[in-house]
Amino acid sequence: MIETPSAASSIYNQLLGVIESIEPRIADATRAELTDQRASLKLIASENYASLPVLLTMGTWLSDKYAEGTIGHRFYAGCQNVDTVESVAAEHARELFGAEYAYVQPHSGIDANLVAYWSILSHRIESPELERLGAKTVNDLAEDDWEILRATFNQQRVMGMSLDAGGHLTHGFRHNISGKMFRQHSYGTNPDTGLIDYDQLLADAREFKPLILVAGYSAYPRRVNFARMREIADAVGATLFVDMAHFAGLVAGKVFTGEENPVGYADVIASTTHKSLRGPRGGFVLATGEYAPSVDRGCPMVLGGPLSHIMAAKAIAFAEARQPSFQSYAQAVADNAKALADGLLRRGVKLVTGGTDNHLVLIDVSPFGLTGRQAEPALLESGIVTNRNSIPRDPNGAWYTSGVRIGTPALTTRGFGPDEFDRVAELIAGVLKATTPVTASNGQPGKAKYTIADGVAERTRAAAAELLDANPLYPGLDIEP
Ligand code: DSN
Repeated sequence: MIETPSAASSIYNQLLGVIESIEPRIADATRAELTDQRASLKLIASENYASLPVLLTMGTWLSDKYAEGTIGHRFYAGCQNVDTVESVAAEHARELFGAEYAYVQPHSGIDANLVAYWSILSHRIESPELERLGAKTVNDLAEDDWEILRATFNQQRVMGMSLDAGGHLTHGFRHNISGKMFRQHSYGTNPDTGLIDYDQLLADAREFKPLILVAGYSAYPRRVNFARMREIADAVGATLFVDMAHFAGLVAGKVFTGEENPVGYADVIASTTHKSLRGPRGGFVLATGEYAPSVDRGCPMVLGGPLSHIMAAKAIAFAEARQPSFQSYAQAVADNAKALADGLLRRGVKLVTGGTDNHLVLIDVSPFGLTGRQAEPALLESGIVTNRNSIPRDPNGAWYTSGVRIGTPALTTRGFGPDEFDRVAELIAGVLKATTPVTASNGQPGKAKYTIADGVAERTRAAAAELLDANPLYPGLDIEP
């Protein structure tokens, strides 16, 4: 459980009083969000609860400074304090992950991925092209040569995990910029095991010949072997880019070690700070020394001015993650996910890949005759917050879906252990079994409407409240109405 500094109640009540005097609706929404987060079983795999020191660090005047550029090399005067903040955050990130280089400016995970892609394009394509054309920078290029360079960028190929197999939008999905700026080919999972098939991936990569091989996921409930990914990248001359946004906390907490730790195998790694890593909302990039200079061009290449107050909070979160208690937390996240998966399986719930060995579980709700679009709100009505998600080869597509994704990082922060997660599994299974689709006007089972058997949602909410009361969020933080 994360500690509450003793002054927190007074600080937050004074702050809310000031906000109230300017715009009461914002004060009300802020109070209500705490009430809601305290009152529900938060199982969204990508969410967590940051510590109060992390939250407080975001609210300072560091926000008011512009500082485009890099440490010691800014486009604005007077950036000495931002330089300190960024240096300290980057130092903690390097130490925490054992990385050669850390860039802590990205504002989000998607920004971090864009910095990664453009730094790879810059290193692999732009630099050799400029050399070939006898130019130092793109400013030296004649318009025709610049056109050639632009066209060369557009012909590059990326290979990442498909969205339905658990990959992220930014791994080449056609409605994301990554699917438009690159020629892309997705890899999926083995239809029998649900696992990444590395031999098949190698064969596909040999055929497609990507410049960039993306490893990482948002909804794959298993670990990745990054040594295998490195071999595949090397076999086809690709740069290995790992998106560890979801599992950065398990890397930081030394649950993923050896071949399951991307550091040392990947050329470039991007991540968020707010998921399993439990920091402020934001992103960062790790890189080998070879890629560091091009990653450092993230601002102004891709990013606007760095958010200095958020970089400060990242430093606090990285420092927190370097404490031994974070390793216990990360191990508990994985142990709890296993308890949750076992509890669901024991109660007859079908899971993609038959279980988990990371922080998330993907339920296939189709055996209940439900879509994710029905299961998600039925669970929400019952006090259980999840998100619907595609499953591999999902017949219901990305909107209705056939899955519900659940993760353990947030409730583990609240202090839940395996027993509590077994009870959570019982509650989820109970709601899914009590939910039935409402027949659509065409006589077919509907994809959106549902009913829950009488009393189940109320009883589940009461049972959830018992678990939540025993594991309070920010204990000691008393917010006045
Ligand atoms: N929104 C994040 C997630 O839920 O996985 C990724 O963008």
